[in-house]
Amino acid sequence: MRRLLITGAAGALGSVLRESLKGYADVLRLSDIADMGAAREGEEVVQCDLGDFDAVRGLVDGTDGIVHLGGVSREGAFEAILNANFRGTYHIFEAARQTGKQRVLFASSNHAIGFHEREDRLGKDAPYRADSIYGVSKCYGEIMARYYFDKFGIESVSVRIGSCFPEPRDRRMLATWLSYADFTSLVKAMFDAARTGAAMVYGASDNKEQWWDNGHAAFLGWHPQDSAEGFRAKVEAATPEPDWQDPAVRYHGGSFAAAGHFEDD
Ligand code: NAI
Ligand code: 15L
Repeated sequence: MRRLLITGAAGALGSVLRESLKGYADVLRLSDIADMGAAREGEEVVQCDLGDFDAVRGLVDGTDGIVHLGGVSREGAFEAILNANFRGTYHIFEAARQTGKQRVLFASSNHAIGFHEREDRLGKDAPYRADSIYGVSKCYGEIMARYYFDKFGIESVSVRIGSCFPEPRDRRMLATWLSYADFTSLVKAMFDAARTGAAMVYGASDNKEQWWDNGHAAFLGWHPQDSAEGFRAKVEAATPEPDWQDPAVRYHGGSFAAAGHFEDD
């Protein structure tokens, strides 16, 4: 890998990969609309808006792979999601098509399937059940990834990330947690794979509670090493007993499924 682009590089996961992928590619090209600080050795820093196609075309040019993390990362105003997630994700795939055959990691989210009930274990064919406009934007990104492979051969992996944080913060995350180390190994596995097609992978660590089945993605050879179980006692001591009628407990998407429409008063 000569030059790997990471969008959303000023954000939480972008900052993690900026460290953990150091040396994985000769050059990490880091991009965000926000300030990322100065480029360090082996880095290029490009500040731009994903909603600006000309800027994204220039950003993607000369790269061999794209980790597309940039965008609105939770429920928010439609206009912001429209620009960053809908427009921005189209711009990434279209720029990849125009400039070559880069493989794209699309940071999808569990909120694309957030309205499934937690007793239902989901595999690759689970129907979309977005729990938010944000979740709808992730369904759209996955469909865009599939379209660009079927028509133009642009390979991708859409990772339905669960909850990628230093440690699980609540009882739901005992099932949805993805450690930073497992996320990093997944990124490497998808770029190291001989071929990905337009795959979808659930991004969760090897947790005892399993809501998602990655059997279909065994070809990637990704084996998460961490588990939320070691945090269970701490999490349970710090959080109330679950109310099984509460939508935030019943559904995979948790509080996103329970929330009303973002733009209502
Ligand atoms: P974050 O909010 O910390 O980072 C997102 C970055 O995107 C920010 O630095 C922001 O400035 C940038 N951005 C927003 N609009 C932009 C625009 N118009 N142009 C250029 N850059 C823009 O989010 P985080 O946690 O790092 O997540 C990264 C990705 O992974 C996001 O796409 C998110 O939806 C997805 N994801 C993250 C999960 C997690 O647990 N952290 C779970 C599921 C999905
Ligand atoms: C997401 O998609 C968000 O980006 C992240 O901040 C968390 O809320 C995560 O999902 C989650 O479901 O825990």
